[in-house]
Amino acid sequence: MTFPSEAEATVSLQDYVDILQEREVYGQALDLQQIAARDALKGDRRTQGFAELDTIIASAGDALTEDAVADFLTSRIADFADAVGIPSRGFDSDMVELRKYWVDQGDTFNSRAPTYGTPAAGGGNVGDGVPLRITVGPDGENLEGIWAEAKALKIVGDQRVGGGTRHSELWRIDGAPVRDVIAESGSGLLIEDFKTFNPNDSTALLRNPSFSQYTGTAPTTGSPSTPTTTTDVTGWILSSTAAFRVDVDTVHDSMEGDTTPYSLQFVADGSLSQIIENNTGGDLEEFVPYPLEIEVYRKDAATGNFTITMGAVSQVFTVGSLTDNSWNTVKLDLDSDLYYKNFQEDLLDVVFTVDTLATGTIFIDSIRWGPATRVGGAWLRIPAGATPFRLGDTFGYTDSVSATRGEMVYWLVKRSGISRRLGYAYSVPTNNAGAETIGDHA
Ligand SMILES: [Ca+2]
Repeated sequence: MTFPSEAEATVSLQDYVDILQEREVYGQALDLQQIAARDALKGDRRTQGFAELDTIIASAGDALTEDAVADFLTSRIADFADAVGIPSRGFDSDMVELRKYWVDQGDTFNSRAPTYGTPAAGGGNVGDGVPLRITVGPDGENLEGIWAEAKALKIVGDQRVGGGTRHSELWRIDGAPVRDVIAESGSGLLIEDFKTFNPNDSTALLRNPSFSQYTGTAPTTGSPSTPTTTTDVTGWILSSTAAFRVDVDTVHDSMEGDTTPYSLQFVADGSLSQIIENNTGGDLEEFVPYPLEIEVYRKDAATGNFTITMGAVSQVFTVGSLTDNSWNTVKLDLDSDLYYKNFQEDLLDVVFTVDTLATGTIFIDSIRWGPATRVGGAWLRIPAGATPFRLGDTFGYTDSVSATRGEMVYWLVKRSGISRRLGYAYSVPTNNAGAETIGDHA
């Protein structure tokens, strides 16, 4: 077997991508592009390459599906994989392995220069949860597989209608409609099973994420309970009993299944932790981000530090910067640290720590930790707030890209439909300053 070099494979791939580009713009690949692409084919996959070219040219004017794009590029990606020592196993598999190679090599593609929209609440929203998006991958790369379009989110099921439940409302997400499939129009995305993420959803990984379960003396109004052992707050290990109170007066929300909602109060420095290994299940997905949020009530001008630790990752928050006598959503930054490869550790644990607490106290409640949900080429969570969402609540956001888009990324990452087939938001490292190492077709 003979294979082209990495440089030859790159040129051939660029030629193929340019044919897709011409096909999208003109409805066919121009003859000169075809000739150049045929001429650039090297090695033992030339027969497959000629067949791919014949197929794409014969189909000019037909719908160009995502799978057809991936099929067309299969032999070019296979040659690239072979050139860098990756046994070719098909387009998706090769792209997964090549992504690692490109990351390791420091290779980059020309970015589509995406601008990611922030979900904006409809004017009449009742629910007060604040959606979050994760738009970077495990290596900090932009998630480039997005559609440059507006997304509309609306409640179709709340606690009384449409199959939702309280704090687990059902959302419908619409992308822009498909007007054509030769040229880019809209994604046609329709998601009908997206749910509000609430603390009960954290129980796939964490025990007792809203402190509802407590084996000490039940607290009552005006009488918080001091734990008698460091394991009285079910699932958690407290650093001491004296630093904590279990409380019913200052709670963030009432979850399904709560008889009486509790929160946990720090009256002195301390920490609480649990090791995921000790819980049931708890398997994580490698390429899915796990945003971690918690509600923190800063009481009576408390000062000090509040630290969230998720495995190997931790982040310190200044208590004095939180709104006083109010619940504040505190969360780990929405970056690559939310992927397992960056927070993994032996006996993975989650820890919340307060130090140098002075003046007041701190209550915590409503931990939300679990996988975000893929919406198109990026990730979304709509968390439950203190006030549940209701029928009629909406959000909207619009993503955009540079008009002079990165061709290679557009076809390889977005139009190939690879994220849909893999089930996670796939992307490759990109450069947004024109200094990419793997350029677009000249
Ligand atoms: Ca609670």
